[in-house]
Amino acid sequence: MAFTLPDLPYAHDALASKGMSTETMEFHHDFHHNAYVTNGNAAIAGTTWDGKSLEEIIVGTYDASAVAQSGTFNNISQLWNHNQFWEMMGPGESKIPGALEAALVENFGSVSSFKTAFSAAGAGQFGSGWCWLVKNADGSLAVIKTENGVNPLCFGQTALLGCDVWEHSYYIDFRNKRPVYLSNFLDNLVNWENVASRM
Ligand code: MN3
Repeated sequence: MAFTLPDLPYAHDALASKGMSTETMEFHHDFHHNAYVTNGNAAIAGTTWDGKSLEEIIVGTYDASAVAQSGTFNNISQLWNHNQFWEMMGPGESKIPGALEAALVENFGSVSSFKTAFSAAGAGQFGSGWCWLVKNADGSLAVIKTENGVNPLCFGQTALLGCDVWEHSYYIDFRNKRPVYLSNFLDNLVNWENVASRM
């Protein structure tokens, strides 16, 4: 039972006016995300992971003690990460719902302080990876950064918001300016209703 590439939840050009171009979407979704689907399916074919959910494979193949994760983990985790990433953005105007805003204030002091922490995590991730707003098992919120395909599921956390800081995510639109990509992501691209729905 092979995994498939989900369609984007909006048109390829839907975010272009907000800083994520059609060209980025074509490369990022149609080529990069699709490659994780193809390579992930090839990695699990004929193994005990065939037929398991993405989440089960991610948790089951993550090795906290390894210097480098396996190809199975890397591709399946990146498949899941991108499935979430597209849903976490949107073309419309989006305001932070009240319950989420209250949680951000409670955990970070202010929405502005949360954005500063999130951007710093993304800018501070050396090399490829992600930055995340997560919910811990005790209900508290935190900002983390992860390398390559590692995601919050590996640590028993819920991913509320994730931003891809691999160069393929921003180099077409922002070249080397990762911090500008991050601030634009937070200020213009995030679908806050989707983030709140994950709480
Ligand atoms: Mn990516």
